[in-house]
Amino acid sequence: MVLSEKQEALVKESWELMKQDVPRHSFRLFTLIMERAPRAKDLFSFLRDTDEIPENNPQLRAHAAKIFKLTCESVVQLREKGEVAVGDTTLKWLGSVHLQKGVLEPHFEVVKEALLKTIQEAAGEKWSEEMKNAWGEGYDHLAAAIVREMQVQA
Ligand code: HEM
Ligand code: ISQ
Repeated sequence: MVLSEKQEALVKESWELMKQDVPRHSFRLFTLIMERAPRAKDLFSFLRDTDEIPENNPQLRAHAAKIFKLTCESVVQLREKGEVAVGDTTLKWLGSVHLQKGVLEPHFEVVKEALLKTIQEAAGEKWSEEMKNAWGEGYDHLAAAIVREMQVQA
């Protein structure tokens, strides 16, 4: 088994916590990504024409909420089935969006670090190595599935 039931519970618990303030965590996620990879900003259609990351951009928020949720779901699937089971249509869509936007493989590590740091800050005292590994594992499997799909479509 890749992930334990306890790890699944920890991830669900932290996602519930994050849901209370998705706008703040979304903004934080983007800020961290842009700090590490400033030029990645231009990949995002809703950020291209601004110098700052808009704190209250509804698109940004909806996007970030999806990335949190998809990663959380991957953890659940990994625990239940031992693999990420994102629907075929969703995966094809994710592959094509990222391919078309010019996302490259090294970007995935940047987003991973930013995502984990965002969750760490959101979880506060509840943060642990176990929780980190669970989110990280879910992300890695999901990212690998997206990258595979990008390669198939390229
Ligand atoms: C779009 C998730 C990795 C950059 C999206 C969308 C989702 C998503 C759900 C579509 C949003 C929508 O149209 O509603 C994910 C997940 C990732 C991942 C789950 C990793 C497991 C990355 C990486 C980058 C990236 C590494 C590189 C910086 C983008 C860009 C868009 C996008 C530029 C298009 C935004 C626009 O509409 O202009 N992502 N993403 N993503 N993602 Fe990702
Ligand atoms: C989409 N893809 C990757 C990272 C993201 C971060 C915030 C919002 C949307 C995203």
